[in-house]
Amino acid sequence: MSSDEHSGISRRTLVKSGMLSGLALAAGGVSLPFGLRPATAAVKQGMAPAGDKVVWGACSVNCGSRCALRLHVTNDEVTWVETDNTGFDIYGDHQVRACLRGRSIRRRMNHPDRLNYPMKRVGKRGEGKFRRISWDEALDTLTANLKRVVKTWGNEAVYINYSSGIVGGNITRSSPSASLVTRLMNCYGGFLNQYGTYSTAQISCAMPYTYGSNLGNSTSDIQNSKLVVMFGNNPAETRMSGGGITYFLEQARAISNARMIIIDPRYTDTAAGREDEWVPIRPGTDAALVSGMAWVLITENLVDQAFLDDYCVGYDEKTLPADAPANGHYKAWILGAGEDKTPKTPQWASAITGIPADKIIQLAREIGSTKPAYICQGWGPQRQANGELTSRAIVMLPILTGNVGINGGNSGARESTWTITIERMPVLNNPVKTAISCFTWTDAITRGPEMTALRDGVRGKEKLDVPIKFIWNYAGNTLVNQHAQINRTHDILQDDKQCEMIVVIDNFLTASAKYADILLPDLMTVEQEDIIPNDYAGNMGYLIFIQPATSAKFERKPIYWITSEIARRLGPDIYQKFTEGRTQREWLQYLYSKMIARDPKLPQYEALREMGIYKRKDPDGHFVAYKDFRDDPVAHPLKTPSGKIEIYSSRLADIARQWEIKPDEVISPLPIYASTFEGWDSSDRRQWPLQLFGFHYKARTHSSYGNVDVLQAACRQEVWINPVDAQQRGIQQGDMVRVFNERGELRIPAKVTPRIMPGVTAMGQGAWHNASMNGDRIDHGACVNTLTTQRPSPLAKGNPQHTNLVEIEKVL
Ligand SMILES: Nc1nc2c(c(=O)[nH]1)N[C@H]1C(S)=C(S)[C@@H](COP(=O)(O)OP(=O)(O)OC[C@H]3O[C@@H](n4cnc5c(=O)[nH]c(N)nc54)[C@H](O)[C@@H]3O)O[C@H]1N2
Ligand SMILES: Nc1nc2c(c(=O)[nH]1)N[C@H]1C(S)=C(S)[C@@H](COP(=O)(O)OP(=O)(O)OC[C@H]3O[C@@H](n4cnc5c(=O)[nH]c(N)nc54)[C@H](O)[C@@H]3O)O[C@H]1N2
Ligand code: SF4
Ligand SMILES: [Mo]
Repeated sequence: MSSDEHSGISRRTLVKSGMLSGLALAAGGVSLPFGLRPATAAVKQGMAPAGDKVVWGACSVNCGSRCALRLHVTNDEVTWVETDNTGFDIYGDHQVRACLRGRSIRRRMNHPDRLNYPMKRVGKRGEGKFRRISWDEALDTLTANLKRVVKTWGNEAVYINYSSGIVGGNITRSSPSASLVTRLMNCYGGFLNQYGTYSTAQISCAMPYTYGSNLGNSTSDIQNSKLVVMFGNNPAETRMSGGGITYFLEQARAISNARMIIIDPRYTDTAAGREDEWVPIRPGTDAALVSGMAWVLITENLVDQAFLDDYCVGYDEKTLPADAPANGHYKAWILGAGEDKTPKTPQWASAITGIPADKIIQLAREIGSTKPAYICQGWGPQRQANGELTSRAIVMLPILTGNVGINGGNSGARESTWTITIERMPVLNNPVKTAISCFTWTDAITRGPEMTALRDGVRGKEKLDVPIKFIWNYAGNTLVNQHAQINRTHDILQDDKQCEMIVVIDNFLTASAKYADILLPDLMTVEQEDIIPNDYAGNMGYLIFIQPATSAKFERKPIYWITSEIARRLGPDIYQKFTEGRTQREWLQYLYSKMIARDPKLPQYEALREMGIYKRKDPDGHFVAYKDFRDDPVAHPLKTPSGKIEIYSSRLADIARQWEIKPDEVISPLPIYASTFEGWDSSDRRQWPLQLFGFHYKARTHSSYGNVDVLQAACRQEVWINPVDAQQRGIQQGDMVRVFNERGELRIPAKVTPRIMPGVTAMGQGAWHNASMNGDRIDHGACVNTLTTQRPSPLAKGNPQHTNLVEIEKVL
């Protein structure tokens, strides 16, 4: 999960001189082979078998962290796995400790189901029937089909599906905007682009209308805060590593003693006794809560009027743009003088959110009178169908209270992190300029040429000219498991007259891999040499130099070899353009030399290899989002059209006028609350009474690690249901239940718990779909995407995968 995966989110990459972490040196990190440190040598003596060597690696899945691994290898097999042993238990000089998943990587590497040979589909798509073939046959078939599709349909018919299985390295990296597959396709005429991500589609689209970008203060700055308010943010589960955020949320709060309020339909692991208050909220209604609080702040004179006058557009009449309607400002909307003539009182908000009115009043007073306050949101709220409005609404709290651009405050977005210099494999330019939202690719298969800019968010052109005919799926499971509405995806993909060729490059026969025509077995990141930077780690950046833990087993090949061999088959000029005559190792050395040229304080290549991990603290200390703007708004305007915080966005007003959206969809210039399809107040609730979403779960990183037995046992796949809802349905803890709606049905044990509010249910997302697709289609793997919809959000055309209505029954 780096910024390449989550385009538009906060990340600063500063190239500044810095120091080697004194502590890494103190721990003796520079000269011993395989990163052995004195302290561990003792541990090693006691526990590791003779002949054992220790190899530095990293866990490179898309979980928001990035952890160092020290893999113990005997006879070319990984036998056990430890984590970082450099640094101390002090934030900023801390150990980057792996979570339960990274520590179990051996069980993924040595998994009996790992793909070992290239294969070709023999049954129908999705049946999972394959025959082993040679690499030559696999690559020849693939290349012939790629040539044929490009010749017949043009490059716009080739699509690289969203995939985040490998994040961050110089070379091993799966993002469709940045992978070796991307480079290959750019050498061969290009491909249909995509914008947005499954992670942040709605917030990264919406936030720039308000702030011009999507930045947040670093979490370490909480040490200057008096209050922490988190909307749908669960770092204890979604940034689990010792390098990450929870760790220092704790340490920073220990310094500042800030109160912490968690606003979430679930009592999360981030709460888990750390919180001062948990406020359960109905999914998709945060904007109503904010509006109710805004009513209190305004009527009790708790807003920072000077900040609103000087830094913002559209709070009240004074700063309302000339092209806006009379009373089109935020204050009018809140007080009931706007178009809908409804005052957004705490009572109004209470009926929507399920939060008592006096609690809303108390929260508003606390937020309005405690400064500085670190108000932030995770990405759960923006994965609801009205997430574009919600994400902009949440940031109104810090805006109204003037908490933006100051130490201990925040913009209302998620935190930023600091990163050391990294130089990635250049992907060259895509000659095709057309792009679709990454969530709408299934529609681009079925009705590509009908998709337009104003209706479907096609960018770069008025409409698509051709449907998708060829799909690359490298280190991704969004072809099936992670995309919404699996039963629909199945019907589309099974028909090989529509999309004619699907290439999957993975380590396992995942739900997506079952739909491959050609299935290629990749090496894992820990099996090849690469350099990888931190992900969300606050204000300490680091680099990990990964060494191959073992030799390549069976016929698994590294992605650089695979893509080079395809380039060779596409022609000598393409091969030369793709490889530039370099081997994988030569590329790494070349890219690292560019890193050193930009950042001369980095250790030399060989020194880094021996160290394994190199850490450096952000020389600027805490990052404060929009600090320059706050200090001097004239010299440092925001990237919005007015240069100010646009509470009212004229650009959104234009879009709302021009775009063709459905009657139940809302695009608004103001960050208002609007209800949505399949929301709490939808008439569909008569049939499907329970709201359901799939949270990001510690058992897996999406679907990655989902096949590791010890993780399955430690963190069970269950549906959370409140005792009130369970009792009405005769469901008891552990009962097998069916969760269903008109899109599908899955089976899963019930977790009956007051940790989720009544009327709402949830399960970990990313479980492996497991259904007989030509039979009853009941998903015994309990993948939440059996139940989600492919209908996109109105503005971002992003994934509303957290907005679902279902019914739950006990299986008798
Ligand atoms: N309902 C619902 N759906 C969601 C979400 C949700 O909240 N709810 N979240 C969405 C989000 S935010 C995201 S980012 C996506 C994530 O969806 P994906 O990007 O598909 O992520 P993973 O499920 O981890 O799949 C990664 C794939 O990469 C493979 N892989 C891992 N390492 C390697 C390697 O070294 N080489 C190769 N070749 N393959 C490798 C894994 O085996 C796995 O098949 O899911 C989205 N889907
Ligand atoms: N262990 C683990 N860590 C991960 C991942 C993983 O799969 N597993 N995935 C990684 C990736 S790629 C991403 S994008 C991030 C995702 O990070 P997020 O999107 O922040 O994670 P979610 O669990 O979807 O949502 C965060 C919280 O929002 C709550 N929530 C849901 N809907 C609403 C709502 O309408 N209002 C409010 N207030 N709260 C709501 C959920 O209960 C949850 O606790 O996580 C990353 N980290
Ligand atoms: S899954 Fe994430 S937190 Fe866990 S070890 Fe891997 S990178 Fe670290
Ligand atoms: Mo994500």
